[in-house]
Amino acid sequence: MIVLHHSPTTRSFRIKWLLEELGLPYREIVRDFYNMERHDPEYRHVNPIGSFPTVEDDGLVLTESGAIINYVLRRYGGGRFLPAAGSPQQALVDEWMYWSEGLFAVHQRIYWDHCAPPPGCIIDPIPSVGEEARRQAIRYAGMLEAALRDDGWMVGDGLTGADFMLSFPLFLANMLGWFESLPRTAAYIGRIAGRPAFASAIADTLAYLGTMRRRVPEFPSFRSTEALAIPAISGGDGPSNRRPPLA
Ligand SMILES: N[C@@H](CCC(=O)N[C@@H](CS)C(=O)NCC(=O)O)C(=O)O
Repeated sequence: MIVLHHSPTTRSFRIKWLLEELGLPYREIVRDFYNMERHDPEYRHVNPIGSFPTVEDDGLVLTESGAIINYVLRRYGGGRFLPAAGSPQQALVDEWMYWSEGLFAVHQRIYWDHCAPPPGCIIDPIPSVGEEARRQAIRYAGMLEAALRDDGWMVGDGLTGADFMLSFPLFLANMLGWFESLPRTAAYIGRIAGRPAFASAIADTLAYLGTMRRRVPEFPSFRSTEALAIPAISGGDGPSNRRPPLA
C-alpha cells in the first residue's frame, strides 16, 4: 500500500488530494513541520533532508511532488486525469507542472523566506527582496490567467496532474491575496477548493494554520532549526533507491 509522509501546510497536501480524488487506499504518516519531527532519524533515512512530501511504494521512494503525481497516475490512475502519452495535451500538462514548481513556487518561496511572519521567514530577511519576488510571481501568474479558458480549465476538459501541482502554490498565493487583479486565476483556485476531495485533503492544514497563529511566538523560525545541532544520520538500511542520507 502507498505510504504518504505528510505534514500539514506543506506540498504533501497535493498528494493527499490526488489520493483522495482517486479513492486509493494509503497509509499516512504525519509529522509536524515546525518542530524537529521532520528531522527524526527514522524519517531522514527515508528522506535525507526531511522535506515533504515523500511517498513509499513497493520499495520505491519518491520525494518530488511532480514525480509522485505522475507515478501514481500512471500506475494506479486507471487513465483518470492523464492525457494520452505523447499528445499535445500531455505536453501542456507537463509545461504547467514544471511552471508550478520551477517558476511560480520559486518566487513564492523567496517571498516567503523574506516576508513571512515567523516561523516562516529566514533568520535575516530582506523585505525588499521578498517584495520583488512577490511582484514577479504575480507577473508570472499572468501566464495562467491568459491560459485559463472560459470553461475554467487550461488543458483538456477536467483535472490533470497540472491541477494537483498548481494547487499548492496557488492556494497559498490566494490566501495571501495575490490574485485580486487576476479573476480567472482566483476563480480557478476557488473551484478547486470546492471539490470534496480537496476539502478533505486540506482540512488538517487549515486546522494547523489556526493553531499556528495562536502559537507563533513560541515557534522558532523553521530556517533557524537548520542552525540547531541536527544529528547526522549514518549507516542503517535506507530504501534501496536512496543513497545514504546527507550529514
Ligand atoms: N520540489 C519539491 C519541494 C519539496 C519541498 O521543498 N517541500 C517543503 C515543504 S512545502 C519542505 O519540506 N521543505 C523543507 C526543506 O527544504 O528543508 C516538491 O515539489 O515536492
